[in-house]
Amino acid sequence: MSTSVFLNAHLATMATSADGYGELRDGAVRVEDGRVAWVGPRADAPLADAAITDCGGAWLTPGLIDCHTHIVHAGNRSAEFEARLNGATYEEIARAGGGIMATVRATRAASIDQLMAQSAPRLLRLLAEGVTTVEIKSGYGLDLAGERLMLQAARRLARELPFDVATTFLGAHALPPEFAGRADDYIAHLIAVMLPALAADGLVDAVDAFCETIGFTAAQTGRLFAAARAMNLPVKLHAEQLSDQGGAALVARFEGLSADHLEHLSPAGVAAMAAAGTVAVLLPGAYYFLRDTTPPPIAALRAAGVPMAVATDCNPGTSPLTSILLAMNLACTLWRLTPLEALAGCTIHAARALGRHGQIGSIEVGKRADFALWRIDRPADLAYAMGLNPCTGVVNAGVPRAAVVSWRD
Ligand code: DI6
Ligand code: FE
Repeated sequence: MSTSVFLNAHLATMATSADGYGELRDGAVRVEDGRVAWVGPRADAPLADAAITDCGGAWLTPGLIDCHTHIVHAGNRSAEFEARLNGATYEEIARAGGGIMATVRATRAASIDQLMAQSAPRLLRLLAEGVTTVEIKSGYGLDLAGERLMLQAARRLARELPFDVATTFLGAHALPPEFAGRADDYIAHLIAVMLPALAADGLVDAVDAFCETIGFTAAQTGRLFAAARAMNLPVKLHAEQLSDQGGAALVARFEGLSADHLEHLSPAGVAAMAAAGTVAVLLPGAYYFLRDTTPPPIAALRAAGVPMAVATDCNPGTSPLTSILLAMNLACTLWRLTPLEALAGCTIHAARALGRHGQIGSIEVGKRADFALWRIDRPADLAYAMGLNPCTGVVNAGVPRAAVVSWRD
């Protein structure tokens, strides 16, 4: 058994049982076989048979979790960024065959090595900011070969870089040209062919969909979700981003892990999420990048006790964001989350949005010893500074990560 004790650190455990950050100044954590075995004051630390790691007075938090990304993709959409700044809307670009379909064409044309080489630099940015778990969606293949390629790339990247991956099948991201005008037939194809094949490959941890005027209807989404639940796969949903399609209530009806975006979430949707325990995943990068002006109903979510996660939504069209710390700042600055809510949103609530809050997201006995170390004065610094990266080290399952992680060319 490998045993280590991390000493001389200020802990922000984010423990579900604690108030606030679960702060413990001058604390210690004992790790056995990659899991937290003990947490407490340094003076009481059980040191027997343990390798000692002196954290040099750094703050130690749970490893950060980015619970909503499209980070695996090929190509770039800066030309659309320029078009939008010259007046085109995201929906106009999508209806003209741009948007998601532009990235679909680029991704379908890429090999798995090209996909990984283009995605790895974005992942390395997240890892440099203390991220230890990343959710990665498919959704730019929109056929069996392309969706499989994306999910295989996500799994392989997690084998080659020091992070844990949660893969999400997002075949219902957009209607591919092969099914133009036949959305019901495409949903049937996802249910009968693509989802069973990819689940049999062991590539799917959850199922997602884009329930929107330029995506899929609640009825079409419901048929896909019924199939996912019949295969014992959890569901989550891009919901109420551009309009109220009743997506949040729909994913709650399937006891879904999360409803994501939520700018147009109704009071009924809030109530349904609260009753089902569905997490609200807030994506301030897309709101900011699209120059949106309708914020999610943060106060209503807070009042209803709906757990709020914060993620980058890293994608080439609406949120080319690879900084989880900036996502935290945006959630505070644009929507008035508190720094504590922002950090909970990238730790314990993000873990819950992935159905992994029993294993990660806080520093508690029995959980994976995924930690991030910070040269900061207090935990609020993490959401406060824009562009500064105070991360001085990361620990994956008890093993300190090599200081500089690079990608093979
Ligand atoms: N909503 C979004 O903001 C992204 N996907 C989605 O369902 C956009 C993805 C893209 O534009 O490439
Ligand atoms: Fe998204």
